[in-house]
Amino acid sequence: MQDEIEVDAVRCFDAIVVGAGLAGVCAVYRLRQAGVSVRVLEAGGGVGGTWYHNRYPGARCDIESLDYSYSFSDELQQEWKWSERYAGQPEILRYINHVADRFDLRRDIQLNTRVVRARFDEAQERWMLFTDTGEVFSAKYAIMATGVLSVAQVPSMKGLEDYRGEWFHTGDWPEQGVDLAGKRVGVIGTGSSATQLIPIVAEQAEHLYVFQRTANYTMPAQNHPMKPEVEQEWKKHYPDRRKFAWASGFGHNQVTNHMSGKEMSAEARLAELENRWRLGGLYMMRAFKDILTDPEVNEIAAEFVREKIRATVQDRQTAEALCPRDLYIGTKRLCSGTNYYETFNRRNVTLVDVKNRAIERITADGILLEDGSEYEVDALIFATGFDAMTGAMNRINPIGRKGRALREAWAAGPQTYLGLCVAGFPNMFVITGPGSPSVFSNMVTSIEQHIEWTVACIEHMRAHGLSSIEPTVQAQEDWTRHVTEAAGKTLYAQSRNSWFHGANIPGKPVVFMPYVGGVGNYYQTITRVAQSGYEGFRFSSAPAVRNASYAGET
Ligand code: NA7
Repeated sequence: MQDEIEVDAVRCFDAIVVGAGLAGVCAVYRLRQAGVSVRVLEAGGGVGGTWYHNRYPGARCDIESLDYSYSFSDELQQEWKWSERYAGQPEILRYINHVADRFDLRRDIQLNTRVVRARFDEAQERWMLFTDTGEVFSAKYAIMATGVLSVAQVPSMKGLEDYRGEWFHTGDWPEQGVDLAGKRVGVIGTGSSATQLIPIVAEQAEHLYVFQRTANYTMPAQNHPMKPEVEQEWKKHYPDRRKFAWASGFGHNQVTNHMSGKEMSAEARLAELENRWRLGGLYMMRAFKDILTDPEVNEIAAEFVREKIRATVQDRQTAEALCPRDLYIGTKRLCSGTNYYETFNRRNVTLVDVKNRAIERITADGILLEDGSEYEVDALIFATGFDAMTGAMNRINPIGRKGRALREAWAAGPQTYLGLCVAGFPNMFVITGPGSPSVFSNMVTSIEQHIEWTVACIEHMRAHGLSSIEPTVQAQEDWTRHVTEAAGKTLYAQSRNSWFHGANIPGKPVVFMPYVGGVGNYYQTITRVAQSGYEGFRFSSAPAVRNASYAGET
């Protein structure tokens, strides 16, 4: 069945998917399987989304490769060979391209096409999508696979236009790369992107200045080439591994210690923390079941990391400046890097604290701080993050029922039902949207769960002759309250200065956006909702069905 409408120059599909990152590529595979006609519209010049744009040196996933991959095809997961424990950006991009080719997905993907506007046509019950190429698309379903960290945020800084050097944002890195050899380089930011990039740039640059406003906690990734025995074990048990991930707290196979930090002796706690340090990366956040709920337990882990920093960084003052303070570990996304703290022992690296002496302006030659000190740099790298979770959606600003814009609906913070759908915006599915586990999980797991749910919903609608679906306002309010309450039980509620809250974007409502109730629990919830006949949603019947029933009634 194909939903066609007769409008000149409008291209009609059952579904339009916006974005060809990991979510968009998964969507086209699944939708095609379900016999849904689909076109994916992608702004970039290639597939890959995050992994297409974040090409900065050192860019790497902080979830293990064997977990951070699609489960939808057993042949694919058996065939593909990851070269490292944590895959770097080039390898992940190759993987996504491989998937696009292997399943012949490219014929439904249109690149270099940015969706700039979208409007729900109430009479037709279809979405109209408008692109920067001047094309207009009409679709029954709008699947927004627009990414959660896809709108790079360059902070507005006085004088940037006067700067004579080159500047870049990590999230929009030039495809041809950047030659930083022998240059004086400034990096603004010390989040995940910066901590991956800094050790690599330090090896290339003549001198590197790191402008740090908030010290964050960086774990050693403990990356290494893939061990054949690990790969074999995973491949032997892949279905079980995936099942475990889908039912787990964070959508992956990392082992959690289910004991409270307080139940353990000081020796046992220390051994656990050492174990987590050796395991590397995000494993630290699973050290104790209450690491993100009990401030004292959190502080034990935080102080353990500070001690590691002090033991690594030779200059005392630099070490202390790198030690995070007044920040619960994990409440700003934990960083995972290689040789991050060691890099500050290099003679060509200087840490510049811009918390107490803020950046005053960019000058023609570099960066001027409030206290009058100036740092001359030939290249400036903004590792300053993203307008996370809502940025890409708000840019398109879909217009729903009664002409209401999404930005207006989300003016006080994003509201969704299940992190998937928005009241007043029928037939629009937000993949890994606010109110779902999203950035709090292995994104590939969350993407697959959302795509599976969305495609099953479309199949349900087709089978029952339904034309539109949208959540009730009540269900949306209840869910949004539940999302806030779940966060309220954790230390996130007390650490509001992060992109999880939107606090990095001036004027953005400070609201905790992801759902921290756990991937497994969440998946059970959305499955139960679907099985119950989509409790909390309202459907309308297809016109033909409506007409038939009206005819029957008269
Ligand atoms: P993040 O985690 O948002 O980090 C941005 C960094 O940039 C952070 O250290 C900020 O300091 C800093 N920043 C932002 N604006 C400024 C200004 N105006 N002056 C000085 N410093 C500034 O972005 P990433 O790209 O590293 O990581 C995003 C996610 O991608 C990551 O969490 C993973 O999930 C993958 P602040 O902390 O605001 O003081």
